[in-house]
Amino acid sequence: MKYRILEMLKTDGYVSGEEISKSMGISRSAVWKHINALRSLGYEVESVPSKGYRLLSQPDIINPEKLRDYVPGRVYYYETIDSTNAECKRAEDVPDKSLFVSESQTGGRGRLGRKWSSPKGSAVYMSIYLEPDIPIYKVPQLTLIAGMAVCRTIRGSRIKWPNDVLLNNKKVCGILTEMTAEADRVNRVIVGIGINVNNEVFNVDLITKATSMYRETGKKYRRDKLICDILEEFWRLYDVFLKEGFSVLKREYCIKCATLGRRVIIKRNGEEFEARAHDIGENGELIIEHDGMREQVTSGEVSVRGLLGYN
Ligand code: BT5
Repeated sequence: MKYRILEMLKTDGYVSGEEISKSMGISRSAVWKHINALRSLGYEVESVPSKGYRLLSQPDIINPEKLRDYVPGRVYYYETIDSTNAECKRAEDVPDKSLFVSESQTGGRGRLGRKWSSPKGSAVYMSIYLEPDIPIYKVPQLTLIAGMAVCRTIRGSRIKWPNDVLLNNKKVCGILTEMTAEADRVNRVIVGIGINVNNEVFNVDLITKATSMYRETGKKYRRDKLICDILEEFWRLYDVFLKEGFSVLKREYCIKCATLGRRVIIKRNGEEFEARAHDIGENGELIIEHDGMREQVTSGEVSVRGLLGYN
């Protein structure tokens, strides 16, 4: 309700308490309570007797109301949570194509038990919940699809196979796809996406490899708009992926992929070797060349490092 009132306040000038109460079908005192709730979220709302309420300034917070039109399932919004992926996994009766989004995470996760730095208010932490009817081997391709959706949205960004999006060679976004399955069919997939948007600073461990959209462009971005844009691209790609498979998207992926043509270090079963990233396979695998041989590697079995000076 408070967000619907907020939408009314966004029109120019004053909106009277009576107007709000009539159009929402609630009492004047309920209006006042919702206005105060907005104030406690950081919205500056002026109230002038006989004129009404006027919105003076908005904090940079995600307005879940804005996301609803872009989410076929349900929007789950948190001011803080341990991890949107973890919460999505715990939640029950979640409709297909739902979205979990939080202003901050206390236990943001990367792959292989790594951490995802998740400060409040400047970044995007979101998890898309899916129930695709696909075999298990196709699940990693959803990471690639998500990377493409982000890359289409953030101008000038490129993908580091399999799950990073880079801006000027630094990591601006990471993707963590998790799933549950039975036999060889997939039940639930959670595509977690973390994007550094308006972050001004990073701690010393990250500063050489991480960046934000703000640090690279000098501009601040509305995070809810960014989420909507990414979702729009994601659903488009997801639809094609379900109907026609990854192979029809491969060409675009290769164009956006910063890994191809580079020397990479493959770590596998405790061994490391250097190779050249040659191509992306029909199923999204990385095709590498080493010692005169070509082979495919999947994201699960290797980690690619040495590329672009980090990780
Ligand atoms: C990833 O893992 O890149 C996946 C990150 C996924 C985060 C999202 S946020 C919403 C959802 N909920 C979660 O709990 N997770 C997902 P990986 O490839 O393992 O990279 C992790 C590494 O990236 C760390 O070891 C750091 O070196 C680096 N890193 C950590 N925080 C970062 C940040 N905010 N920006 C850039 N790099 C970061």
